[in-house]
Amino acid sequence: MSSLVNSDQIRAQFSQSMSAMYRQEVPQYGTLLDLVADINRATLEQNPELRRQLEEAGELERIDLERHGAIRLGTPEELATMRRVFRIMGMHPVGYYDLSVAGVPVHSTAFRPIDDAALRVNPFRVFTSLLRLELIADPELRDQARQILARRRIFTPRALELTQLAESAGGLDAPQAAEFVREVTQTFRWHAEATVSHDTHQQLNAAHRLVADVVSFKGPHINHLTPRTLDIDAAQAEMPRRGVAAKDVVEGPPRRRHPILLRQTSFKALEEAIVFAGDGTPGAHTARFGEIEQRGAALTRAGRALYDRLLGQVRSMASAGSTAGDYQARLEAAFAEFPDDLDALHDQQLAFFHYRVRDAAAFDQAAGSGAAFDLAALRRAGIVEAHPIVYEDFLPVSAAGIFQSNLGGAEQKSYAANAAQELFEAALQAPVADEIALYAQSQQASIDALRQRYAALQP
Ligand code: OOG
Ligand code: NI
Repeated sequence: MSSLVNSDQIRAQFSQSMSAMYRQEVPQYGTLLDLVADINRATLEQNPELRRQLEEAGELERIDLERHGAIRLGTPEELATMRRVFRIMGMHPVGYYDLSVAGVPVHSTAFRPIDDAALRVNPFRVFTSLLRLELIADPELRDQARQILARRRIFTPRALELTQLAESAGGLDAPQAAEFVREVTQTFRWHAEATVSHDTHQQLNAAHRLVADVVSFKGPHINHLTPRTLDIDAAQAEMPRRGVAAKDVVEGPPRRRHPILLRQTSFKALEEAIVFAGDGTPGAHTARFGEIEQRGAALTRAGRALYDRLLGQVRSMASAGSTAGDYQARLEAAFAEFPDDLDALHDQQLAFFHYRVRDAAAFDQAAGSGAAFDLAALRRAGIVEAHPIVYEDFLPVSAAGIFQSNLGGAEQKSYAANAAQELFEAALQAPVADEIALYAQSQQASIDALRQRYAALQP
């Protein structure tokens, strides 16, 4: 029997395959990757300490790799099958995001690796949205969209076969894994031929641009990929210099000494030539773009509540004539209240941490002395160090900002807040994991490991 490939390796191959395809499909994405690589190189040159930390964490070679992509699905069946496909690559649904609040008729999850070891191998995740047809007001158009979606098959027959095979055999061998990645990549390919007529596309567009994007095509084209930058503000400033149309503001928290959560920016979606079904009328469609991200500490529920409150404050301070420059100033003013000091973040339990022994000899000595395990005391003595856990998820307000800036139109309909996690999970045929619980577990596991190591050294 040939041996099975680790799911983390399949995910790494998949993210590479997606990157190669997207670079070919969207040349401007290649420009963005070059820009990010230049900024990252310059940042590392100016900051040897950061370089050392990344080197120690084994991250230096992977800096410029894509961290996430996004797709939009049309039906519950597509979502349920996508879950099975991603599972084979070690990606599981984490978090529920209601985007209806932001005027986008979808709800979403992120398929991502969960345990720390898998994240270290390759953190690639896919932000996956499901269209909510029930939010289309016109019943006739809603029905029509439903019928169009019911007819399409987004996976190749071979991708489905290999998925089943992986499920029954508990994995794939190397040739099968390579074929699986090739076949699954097909699902996310761009199709310049719409499956609908010009008329229908216009009607769908009028209902919501996102509805047209999901319903008019043969499959869920990847709509962006996102590499990691070490300095998002520098990258944002560099985009226009290289002829890339950046969105107005960086989403998320302001620049800080100790980054929290996630900061993102993107270049605006390109207008691409398409042809309509039937008579082959030429047309245009705007959906695909490039994005960059910079990640910081995962926040506890208390930290997240503070973040949400401050962000709400920033938004309510906006006035009609506000500019991007004002936004930065408001953001910084509001977030002055969010401690930017590791001890404060730790002691006020605003962020999650991993604990590591910094001084092994002193640790051994403390344990050997017979004193009880006291994490706070070990930290105070500098024997144990706390490192923030990286936030691996998304932010609904930021996601909404990314969606909005890439729908190609100014005016967007809004919907009443309408979270429907149960409906989403019914479509997914599985629950989504609670991301905050995952960080809490990861923190606890690092404490437990220290405690065990300590106990083993006790007299
Ligand atoms: C997804 C937008 C959300 C992010 O990084 O927050 C997202 C989409 O436009 O389909 O990718
Ligand atoms: Ni994104």
